[in-house]
Amino acid sequence: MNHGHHGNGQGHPETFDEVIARGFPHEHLDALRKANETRVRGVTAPKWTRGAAAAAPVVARKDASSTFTTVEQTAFKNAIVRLVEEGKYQELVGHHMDMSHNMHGSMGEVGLYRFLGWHRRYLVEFERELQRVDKILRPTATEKLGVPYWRWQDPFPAWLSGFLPCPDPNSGSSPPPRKNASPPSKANAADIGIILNQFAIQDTGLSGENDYTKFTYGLEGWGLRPNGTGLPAHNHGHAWAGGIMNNTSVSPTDPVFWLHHAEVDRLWQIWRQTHPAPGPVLTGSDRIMDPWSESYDDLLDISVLGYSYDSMAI
Ligand SMILES: [Cu+2]
Repeated sequence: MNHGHHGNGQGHPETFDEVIARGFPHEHLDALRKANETRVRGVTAPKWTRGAAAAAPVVARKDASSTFTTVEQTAFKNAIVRLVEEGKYQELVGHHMDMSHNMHGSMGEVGLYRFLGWHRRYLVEFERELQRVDKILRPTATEKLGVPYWRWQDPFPAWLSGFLPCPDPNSGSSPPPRKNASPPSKANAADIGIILNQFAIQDTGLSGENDYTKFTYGLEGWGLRPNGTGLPAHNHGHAWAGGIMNNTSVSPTDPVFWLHHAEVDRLWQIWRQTHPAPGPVLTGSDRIMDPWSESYDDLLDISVLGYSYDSMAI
């Protein structure tokens, strides 16, 4: 696997601490674009059938720190242990290790625009596997499990403390312990307000800039507060959690990855309620969220994807 070089002379940042220190790769966009053009995208999976998805009940994703019950917490952990035993969990981590999917702003402009759609589809893939094994482990459960979300202004979900059942794919041994501490700061309530309501202050410097660009730039973690200091968001949550969550490639090895990205997805959904258009400037295969065959546009109606959020409050 080529983790290597985007032709920017530095290679792709290995940790989110480096991602934050470098900032958005404005000076390397041409080199990154060329590097991405030479990548060969694999065969995409078939689309799921909308009919079947629409007929299934929608799962309300719950708040990891309040509405996700202790019974669900246990079921979630047991399901992940089972996925690890099956090797399915490692397969899911593998999608994130494959940088040809071009799904982060650190990979350039297209990566910035694919970030939200790609990770939404990724979460759906995980949620389906979670539900599949939960049905085996709890055949009489009446409610399906959804991925809980971790509001960044809340403390780390205590029920996940020490829970790291998947080995580090690079070493084969247990992942390093989490840090769960600043620096960098993780987003506080005021920062969430800036991400959602003051996105227009983000100056991306990109030629195709629109409201979507500014919003995702802030939410991924490239933005600034009104006072000019860095705006903590997605990138900072990875670095704050630390351990394997700080790794730009294998971070989904830590189960909190899914809770962290459910909050990214929920904040996007909250923003979309008042900003349904425009979307990202993506054309051709860049608009397809490979290795899946859904396009960005296929992913906007979350009820079709089988979930909702139990709260759309900040
Ligand atoms: Cu992430």
